[in-house]
Amino acid sequence: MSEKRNDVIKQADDMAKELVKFSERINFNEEMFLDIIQESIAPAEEFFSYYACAIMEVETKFKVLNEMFSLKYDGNPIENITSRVKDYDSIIRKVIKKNIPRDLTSIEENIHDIAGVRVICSFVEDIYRLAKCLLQQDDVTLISEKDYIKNPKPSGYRSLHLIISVPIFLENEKKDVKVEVQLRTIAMDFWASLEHKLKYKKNLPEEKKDILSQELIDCANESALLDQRMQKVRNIILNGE
Ligand code: 0O2
Repeated sequence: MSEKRNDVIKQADDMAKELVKFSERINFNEEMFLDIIQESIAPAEEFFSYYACAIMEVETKFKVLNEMFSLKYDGNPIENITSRVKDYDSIIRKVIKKNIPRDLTSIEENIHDIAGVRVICSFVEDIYRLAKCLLQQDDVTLISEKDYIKNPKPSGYRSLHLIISVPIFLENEKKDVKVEVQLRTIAMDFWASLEHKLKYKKNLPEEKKDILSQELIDCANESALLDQRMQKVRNIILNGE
């Protein structure tokens, strides 16, 4: 493996030397080089900025809903909102895994979670209420929905996933951009971050990983029951239900 790696490094090194010789021969200066780099980076920068803008739009929608809900119901339904644009490495890994053509148009069409917004609520009912209100908005298009609260993953993972498309308004055009929205309770989020640590933990014997995975399935079931009990208590406090 390391022999092959050294081989590749040597080839890259040789190619770089050839390139330097070639650029000297054609009198290729630093400014020309910077221009070429800039030209190839610009489309990627633009591509990522669309997703950053779409995240702002979706976050604002949730912030507005949070404010409106707090007037109507008792307290704010949203505990926290986090978001991220998927990093380049993770996009490339997904491109390879799903065998997607390596151009920005195909990536845009086939990878739906480049922009991700995670909304954390205290109560399960608020998740569905927020999702319904978001999807009612006439500039939001639902592309797909996965309800891992009603149908948890075998790992125990629970969350409501929505892939939506929202318009962003640019200088001279409107562009529809996809965003993955994950809605979950505090308990589901706590569980998911612990399970994520286990998933990416290296140097842990397989049998220990299996025991911990089973333990996490039990934790997920118990924490789902806790979510249900807390919801019942809240309903009684609010409505006497
Ligand atoms: P990251 O870093 O969170 O973005 P996809 O691969 O997305 O095209 P898939 O597999 O059907 O299609 O996606 P899914 O299952 O609807 O959702 C993927 C995302 O949900 C993951 O993103 C996680 O954020 C979360 N997720 C799904 N299953 C699990 C799980 O079992 N445990 C935990 N902790 N999180 C989960 P990424 O891309 O994996 O990473």
